[in-house]
Amino acid sequence: EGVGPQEYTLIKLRIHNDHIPAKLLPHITSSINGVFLAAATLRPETMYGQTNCWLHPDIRYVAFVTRSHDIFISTPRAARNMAYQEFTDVYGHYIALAEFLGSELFGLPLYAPLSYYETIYTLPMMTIKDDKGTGIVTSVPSDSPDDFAALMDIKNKVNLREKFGIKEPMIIPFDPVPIIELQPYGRLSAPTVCAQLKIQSQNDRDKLQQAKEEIYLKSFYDGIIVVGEYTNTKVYDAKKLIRDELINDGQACIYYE
Ligand code: A2H
Repeated sequence: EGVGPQEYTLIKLRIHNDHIPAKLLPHITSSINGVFLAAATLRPETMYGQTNCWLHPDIRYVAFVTRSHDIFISTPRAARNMAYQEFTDVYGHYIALAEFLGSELFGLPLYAPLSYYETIYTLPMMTIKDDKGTGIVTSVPSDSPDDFAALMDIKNKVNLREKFGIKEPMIIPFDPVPIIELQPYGRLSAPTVCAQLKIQSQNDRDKLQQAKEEIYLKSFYDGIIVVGEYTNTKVYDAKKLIRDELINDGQACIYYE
């Protein structure tokens, strides 16, 4: 990583009210706006293409109240960092309302800001790190090789789905959405580069690294948004505008680490 802090956008993925985990129900008072998975991304301009949310089955997550009366779910490490960034009432402190393993949170229906899909679901990804971001990743398989490879794994491997209790309706309808034009790859740059490099699964670490190197910076400088309010705008120009709009609408926050 470079010098200085990394800036992430935290996307607020709200769990449908009728699927709030039982452990949290005693904490749902009339002043609470909702329960959100806080997903850390470097690519807020890709949120049109969200198809699901990734959690690691064996990572521990906590739920805590923010000073804007949301309940956030993240790793304890990220919760602590957020407390030092004035996300909570008392500087440097958060109170864990409940703890979860990722495996307890699969198959939850979520509202994802800007997504083409009205509802998306929490699914397992084995390559999530517990010491980066919030341990929660929103999935954009059109533009992220990691997300595309993990989505293909869960779509193609019945035993993986059965192990984690993932039902077909949570994955079958969710194809990558064309959101950014990137020549010479076209409008689905991650699936295209994954096919070119013959990436078989999320465990093909070296090839996935190569895929990311091929398209990540290139998308920032040469990509053109092809959906939504910023259609025909360069990623380079739209990124900050889309991020600021999400923040002003209360659907995202800035987080550093
Ligand atoms: B990105 P950096 Cl479309 N473990 O968001 C593994 N991956 C994580 C993570 C964790 N704990 N926390 C965040 N990430 C992912 C969008 C995206 C991302 C696109 C394309 C590339 C891309 C949609 N997923 O990242 O190592 C998140 O995925 C390529 C680098 O901290 C986040 O942005 O620089 C990115 O990795 C943060 O990676």
